Order: sequence, then C-alpha cells, then structure tokens
Amino acid sequence: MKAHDGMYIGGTWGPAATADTIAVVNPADEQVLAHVPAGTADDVDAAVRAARAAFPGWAATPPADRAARLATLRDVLAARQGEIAETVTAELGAPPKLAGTVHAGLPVLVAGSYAELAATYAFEEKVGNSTVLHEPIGVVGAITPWNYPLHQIVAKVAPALAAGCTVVLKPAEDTPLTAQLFAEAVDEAGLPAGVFNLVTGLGPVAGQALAEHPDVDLVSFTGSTAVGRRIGATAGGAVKRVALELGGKSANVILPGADLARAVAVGIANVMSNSGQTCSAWTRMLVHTDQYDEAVALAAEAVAKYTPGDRLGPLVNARQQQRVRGYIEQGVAEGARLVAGGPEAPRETGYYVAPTVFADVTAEMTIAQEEIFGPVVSILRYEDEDDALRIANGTVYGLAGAVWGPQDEAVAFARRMDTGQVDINGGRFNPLAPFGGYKQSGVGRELGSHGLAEYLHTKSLQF
Ligand code: TXE
Repeated sequence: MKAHDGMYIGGTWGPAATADTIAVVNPADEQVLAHVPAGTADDVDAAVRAARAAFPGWAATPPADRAARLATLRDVLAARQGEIAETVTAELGAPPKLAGTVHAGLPVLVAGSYAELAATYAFEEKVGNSTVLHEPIGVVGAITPWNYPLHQIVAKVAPALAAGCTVVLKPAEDTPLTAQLFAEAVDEAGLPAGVFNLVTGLGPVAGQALAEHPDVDLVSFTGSTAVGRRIGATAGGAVKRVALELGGKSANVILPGADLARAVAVGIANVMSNSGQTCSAWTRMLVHTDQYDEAVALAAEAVAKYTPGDRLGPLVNARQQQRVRGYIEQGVAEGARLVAGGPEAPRETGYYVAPTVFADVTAEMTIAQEEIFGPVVSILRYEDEDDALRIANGTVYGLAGAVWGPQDEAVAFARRMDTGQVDINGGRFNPLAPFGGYKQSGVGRELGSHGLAEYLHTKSLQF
C-alpha cells in the first residue's frame, strides 16, 4: 500500500530524523502493508516549531476565513471517502461497509460541523460591563488511537483549527496510513504551511516527546487510561491544559417497559460494531430479573449473525486479540456463563475474536468492571431501578450508556446516571452534542461548541 516515507511538517513532506520505520500490518491477513517513519523527539521538535511559527498568522485569520478553509477540507475528505475507507479496512480490518459509512463518513460530518461553528461561534461576547474574548490557546499536541483512525484525528484537529490553534498530530502506530491521507487532504485543502503537522511514531517515543514538549500549550489525548493518567500528570506538573478521552464500561439499561427485542438487538449491534473497539460501547447489558432469560435468548440469537471475517472484523493487532481472549478466559474462571463465543480464535489467520455473550455476570466480576475492547457483551440481572442504577454507576468509568423504556422513565433514569452521554431508546448520533466522560473516562469534551471551547482561552476586558 502507498505510504509516505517522511513527515508532513511546515506544509511539506520532508525526511524523518532517522531511518527507523514502523511496519503497518493488515490485521485480517497479518501481512505487512507498508512502512512509515518512526519519529523521534527531533521530528516532534521540528513539527512543534513549525506549528509555533504558523500560530500568530492562523490565530489572526478571521474566523470566516478559517471556516472557509475547513469547508474545503471537509469537501476534500468527502471526495476521497472511497480511498479513506479502503485504507481503514486495510490497516484496522474494519468491514468495508462500516469503513465507508462510519470511518470515512463520520469525519466529513464532524469537519463540516466545525466549518459552520468556526463561522458562527461567539469568539467575543458582552457580559455586563465587560467584553469576554475567547482566544486560541496556541500549539496543540494531538495524540490519537487506532480504533476510529480518522474520526479521532478530525475530532481534535477540526475544533483546534476552528479555534485558531495550530496542531502537531501523533497518530497511533497501528493506523498511520489513514493519518497520512488526512495530511494529504489538509495539503490539498490549502491550509497555510505549519497549521497542521504530522509526526508518525511510537507512543513512548514520539507520543511522549509531544506530551512533554515545553512549547505545546495543550495536549489532547485519546487512548488508554494508563497512558492518559501519565499525560495528565505531566500536563498538571507543567500547569498546561489537557483533554483526555479514555476508557469506558457503559451500561445498556433495559427497563421493564422497554421493547425488549429491539433493545437487545441494538445493544448487541452496538458492541459488535467495530469488533467492540469503541470506548463508548454498551458492554454491560442490564436486564430486569423477570425478563432475564428471555433477554439472554434474544442476545444469543442476535449475536449469531456476526460471522468473523464477514460482518465482524478482526481486532487491530495480536496484542489486543490476546488481551480480549484473556478477559474471556477470566470471565469463565470467575463463574460467568458463556452463551455464545469463547476464548478460542475463530479463524487461523487474522486477529479475530469470536463474538461472545456472557450471562450470569455479577457487578463485581472483572469482565463487568474493566474495559475489554473486543466483541464481548456481559448480561447482568437487576431487581429494581435502584439496583440497576447502583450497577450502572458502579464502575470507575462514565463515558456513555443507554436506557430503554417509556420515555419519561428512561429520561428520569438517565438523569441519575454518572456518565457523559446517554442514548434514550436508541438515540441518533448528533455531531453537535458534547462527547466525553465522567470519572476516569476523562477530562474535557469533544464535538460541537463544547469541543471547540476546549481549545480557547478566556480573557475579559472591563469597561
Ligand atoms: O492504547 P495506548 P493501546 C484502551 C482500550 C485498549 C487499551 C490499550 O481499552 O484495549 O486502551 O490500547 C500513544 N506517551 N483504548 O495500547 O497505548 C499511542 O502511540 C504518549 C481506548 O493501543 O493508550 C497511541 O497514539 N503517547 C481508546 C495512543 O497513545 C503514548 C482507544 C493510544 O495508545 C504513550 C484506544 C506515551 N507514553 C485504546 N504510549 C478510546 N478511549 O477510544 C502510547 N501512546
């Protein structure tokens, strides 16, 4: 597969600081697709300098002009959707349909929303006898994961650029080809040199150098809680702004008055999508004790159509496959009942995991507490609404969730959940709604005007 052998810094593809490379592997067939440069602290430093040099000009560019550039970027991403989808399928293993609709389609929507917000956001407002100015923070270091390779990039870069910030991106080492396509799109859209810069490389090397760089004003990170905690500590020590989007263990709460068949089918589909590699996935299904057996039977039926290699893609790499299989083994060992799937790899080649459903899961079990990040659903039983709430809120995470039932009851329940986003009776994706976590799911919000505000300082002038 086509890959650049350099970094995109200061508006050009230039050579990397060393000749070291990273192999990009197709997780469906384990074949090497391409090699990309393994960036070092020197590459990161060059990129930060370019971003710093470009900052004053971009910050002073009228918001309407920034909006126009973002609209062009959206158009380029839309025009290249087919190529983006193919690349995501190759390096992540996403089934082509999902790659086309979600992986390549969603970023177009998000880039478009920031083209509009850049033009309409109140960068200046009157508060009594004061004028409050919302000014760009400066140079942003963006560190993104592999699970939604392009969405994760656009959800950081588009609001940063809309705000007037400049960006250095260090994408995940598993999916750098999509990131290179994004850099090509930025170039094609004619953004000024240095406004966006790309350094590919390993997390503990290039990622850490970016997170610790003294001339980066804000670090926006999406990934594991372990790395996020470190980045948060570093940023705290430097008194620097940080945005963290971390793990989740979201509850899918099915109230007795819900359409049970639909709630179970959508709940299973939600976790199987992207092979469970979604931080907001509803991995814990909570069912009233009277409906429990029926729900388990429906779940077993619903999961049967996710054939590995067809509707269900592989996991991103061997490490993630091992990790998820380990969790399934642990679920069995702790006494949960396998209704579908299991720890055995369903295909000889490729990093596949069998679509798995556990019943008789209790709230304390490891599989009900830790983020698995694979196609694994745990079905838990509750006695009454207070019990359901205690279970739903009983993890260290609080990223998303779902409630099914009569609308008023479902909304009342959602208000009591300690989580950043709740879908009521299925919900519909809204690119303007803020996304982010309570508790250890993170700090800050992405998407919409809340996502834009993360990249702004506030200054008040008194008259
Ligand atoms: O994440 P890492 P991994 C969760 C999920 C998954 C687990 C491990 O549970 O099973 O994390 O995934 C960069 N300094 N999520 O190991 O390592 C890294 O290069 C700076 C949830 O892949 O956190 C990549 O760009 N950066 C999640 C990014 O961090 C570092 C999405 C994420 O990788 C670094 C992905 C360091 N020391 C995983 N070490 C979500 N919230 O959506 C690594 N990185």
